[in-house]
Amino acid sequence: MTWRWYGDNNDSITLDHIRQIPGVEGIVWSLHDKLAGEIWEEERIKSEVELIKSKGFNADVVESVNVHDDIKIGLASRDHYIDVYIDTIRKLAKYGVKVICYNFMPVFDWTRTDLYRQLPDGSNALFYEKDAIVTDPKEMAAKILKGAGKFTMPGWEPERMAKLDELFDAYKTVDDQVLTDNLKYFLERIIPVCEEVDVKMAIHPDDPPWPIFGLPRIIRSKDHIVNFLNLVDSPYNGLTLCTGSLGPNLKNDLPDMIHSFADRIHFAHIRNVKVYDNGDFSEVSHRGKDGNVDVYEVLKAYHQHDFKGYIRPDHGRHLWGEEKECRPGYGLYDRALGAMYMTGIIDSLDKRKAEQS
Ligand SMILES: [Mn+2]
Repeated sequence: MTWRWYGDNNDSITLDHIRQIPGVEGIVWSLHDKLAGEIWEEERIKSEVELIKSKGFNADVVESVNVHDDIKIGLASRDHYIDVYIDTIRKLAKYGVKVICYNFMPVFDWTRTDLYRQLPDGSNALFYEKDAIVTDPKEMAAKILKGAGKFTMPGWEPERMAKLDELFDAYKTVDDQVLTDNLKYFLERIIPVCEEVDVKMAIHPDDPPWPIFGLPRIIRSKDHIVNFLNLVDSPYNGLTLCTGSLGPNLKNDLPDMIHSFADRIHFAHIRNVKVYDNGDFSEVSHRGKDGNVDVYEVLKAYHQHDFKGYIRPDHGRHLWGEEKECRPGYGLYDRALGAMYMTGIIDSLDKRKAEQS
């Protein structure tokens, strides 16, 4: 079990808080001030890893090393940015990093229409209202950045959002096929390095799992994932399987995906979502009964494959007033409850297996 942490002075939660959550052994980290394409200095990597280890955690997983838009668009400058990416992979390997999470979504990372939608129990959570997806993406960016307050928002960097018109223009000729070709080009260059230095790449699916603003989205269903894994058929070309990102499309059979892709999943993001009849969805507690993701069945599927990768509670609701100071989706309480709920299920599965053998 791991926990995503945004670093000193960039997170309302401290490593000392996280130490008190039973079962959490690793910190999922990044250099969050780095824009895609910037060099990661070895000194910075070293001090972050040392800080995490000084509190008794492993620092095996980095989320994310972001991919520069020029690589996704396929511009001539992509080779330079791929060189920088490879440099970062090599440096992270030197400090023991085992898995790098990234995504290949054009322009935006995850998208929501509401960061603090109130739920019936008085808590609040990230929400996606289909009809509220405005036609002007600038409006969306402004809303997200406002909701983020003082924190950095991965994928929503103000520097990039300031150039949205240019970005959308650059993506005009990029359809699903072009984006897939550009992903293949990227993978063909980085995966041999990953094999050499033993770092597994784990692509994060698109969130939500459908196209928005007319932009292509290529990692959002079982068929997409099969296609992706075949682009470069190596165990180092793998997945972050995020139940919260794939879950809003109820056609995505999550346990079936785990059974199909078990040996290529290096990082499991577990989050529950409640999908409404009109297609809106809300993030909810990890408890299976609270939403459409059967977290027990998901964990059982991993357990059947003796999953040795990393797991983390993905987003959580904001509880007990913490939304005043926490990052959207990344409060302490609901993720801690989620981690504990999952640890409980895993312990039960372990015990049952021991009893049966
Ligand atoms: Mn996720």
